This record gives sequence, C-alpha cells and structure tokens, in this order.
Amino acid sequence: MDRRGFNRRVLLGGAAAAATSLSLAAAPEASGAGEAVRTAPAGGEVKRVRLYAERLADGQMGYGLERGEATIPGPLIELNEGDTLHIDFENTMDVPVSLHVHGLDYEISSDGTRQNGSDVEPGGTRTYTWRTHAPGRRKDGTWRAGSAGYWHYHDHVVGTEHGTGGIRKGLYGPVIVRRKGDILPDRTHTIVFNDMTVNNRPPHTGPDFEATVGDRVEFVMITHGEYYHTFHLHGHRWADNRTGMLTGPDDPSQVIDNKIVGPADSFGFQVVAGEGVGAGAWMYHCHVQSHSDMGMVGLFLVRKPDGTIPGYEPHDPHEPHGSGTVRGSGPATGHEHGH
Ligand SMILES: [Cu+2]
Repeated sequence: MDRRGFNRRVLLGGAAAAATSLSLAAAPEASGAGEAVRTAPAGGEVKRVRLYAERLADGQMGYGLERGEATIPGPLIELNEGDTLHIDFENTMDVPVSLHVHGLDYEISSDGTRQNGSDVEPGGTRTYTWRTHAPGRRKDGTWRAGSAGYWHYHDHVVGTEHGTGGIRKGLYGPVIVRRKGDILPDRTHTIVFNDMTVNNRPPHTGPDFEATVGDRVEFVMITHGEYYHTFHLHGHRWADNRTGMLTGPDDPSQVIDNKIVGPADSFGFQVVAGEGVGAGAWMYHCHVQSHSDMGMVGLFLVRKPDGTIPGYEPHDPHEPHGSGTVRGSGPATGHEHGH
C-alpha cells in the first residue's frame, strides 16, 4: 500500500487504521484572509487517547495508536497549552514497559518509572495523565514558563531502570505543545538520532521526506542513545529558539542551519520548502563526519509544482521512503494539518 499522501492526521475519536500521528489540537483558527498562515488556538481541552506498546516483526519495539500499527518513532502527540491528555496505555509485550514524557506536567503516578510503580506489566493497562499550562506570573512576581515546546516521550523500564533497552529498540516519540498564536505547519516530520541510526533505520536509508516548494514543513528533532551529534539541513535555516522562527526584525535569536544535540535533547522548527533556493534533493545529516559517512543521512525532497526534482535520481525504485512497507519505519510523510 502506498501511503504517500495518505492523511495520517487523526482527530480524536476518528480512528484510522494507518494512524501514525495524533493531533489533539483544536481546529486551527483562521488568522486572516487569503494566504495568511493558520495559528494555534488557546488550549484548555481534556482529551483521551489509547496507546499501545508493541514488539515489531523485526525485533524492535514501538508505540502505536492502534494494535498492530506501532511505528518508530511513535505517533506525534500535539497539544495546545492548557490541554490535558489522558493516555490509556496498553502493554502488549512480554516485558514491563512504560511511558515517560519530557517537558509536560505530570504527577508522580504518571512518571513512567519503576521507582514509583508507574510502569506497566505485560498485558497490563495504565492511564497516564499529561497536563500543560500557559505561561504566567506567579504570586511572588516571578515568571513561570509555559509548556509550549518540542518535547518527546519514551520508555523508562525496558532493559534497565532507565529504559536503555526500550529506547534502543525504538520506544520513543515526539510531542509538540503549541502556544495560542503559534504558526501551524502544513505537515510535520520527526527525525530521531538514536545511537548511530536515524529513526532506528539501517544506515544510508533515510528516512526521506517530501514536500513541494512553498510548503510550510515542520521538523521535530530528537536525540537518544550514547552519542552527541550535530543536526544539519541543507538549503534551509531556522532560528535557535522555541519555535524556530523569528518574531520580527529585532528578534535576537541566532539563525542557524546546524545544531549540536545530545541524548534526550529535542527541538523543532519550520521551514518554507525551497524558499529562495528552489526544488532539490536537500540532504539532512549528522555533521560529525564519521557519523555521516556511516549513514546518518536522509533527504528532504522538495519538488517543483510539476512534481519534478532537479538532479535527483532515486537509487532505489522504492524510494522515496514513505511507502509504509518498511517495518520500524517512522511517520515519514508526517501529517497534514487542516482539511
Ligand atoms: Cu552524529
């Protein structure tokens, strides 16, 4: 089945078999007429979703929104500041597993660690609750940060009490919390540098991501494992701040195209595909030279409106990645916002 172009965005309650991402954000607000960008609404909703931990056919492990649909990385979970998410988490594997999130608000019973009994035995189910909040001033006058950001979740018990084995096998995924007014992308892709792999794939096999010139494409970049890396994207740049975007001419954020990342780091950004540079097979890769040589590389395939990519000849007739036929592959085509 060719899932390219398949709309993988799943609104809560709209179960789709091939779901690899989940938007829990409310419908975007129109921010103006014509070509205006769409922006995130205020949060405050209470959502519920079911999530499965599964062993994949190739021996790896993944999270999925449906039985038999686990992916590496796991599904994108997208919230707006103020939202609460209840996750009914089922362990279909033969070892204890858990769900531990970074950046969001959770009580100790939703920590996902063995130390407080918040892991899940084989065949068991547990509800984890994640909350988020908008920024604001504390009673003592200091400023409290909001939850908005590019975060991630992962197992914390498989293999060791740090989930080292679970993470290594693929039990991780992205979380985006948006602030009211944040610009929404056309689609989102997740890139995880995990040990010497990208998204637990074999070396030199991507994943590759597709877009058409002018598309607003969001990347979530997460790192796991044993090594430090540098994430580099050709032909495109972003701001080194919460959203990856400058807020105006006086925003002092540094604009970069390369960022050093270490285990459990996460960040994200949006680019306008091919802006100022045009279509092409734009590489992304770890810029530690031996790492890129060993295959930590993929392509951002930006097409012309007529669908062609100048100078690009796929090495593999099954490329670009995104056909959904490779076990353990991530949501290479991301998801579409809107309708
Ligand atoms: Cu590297």
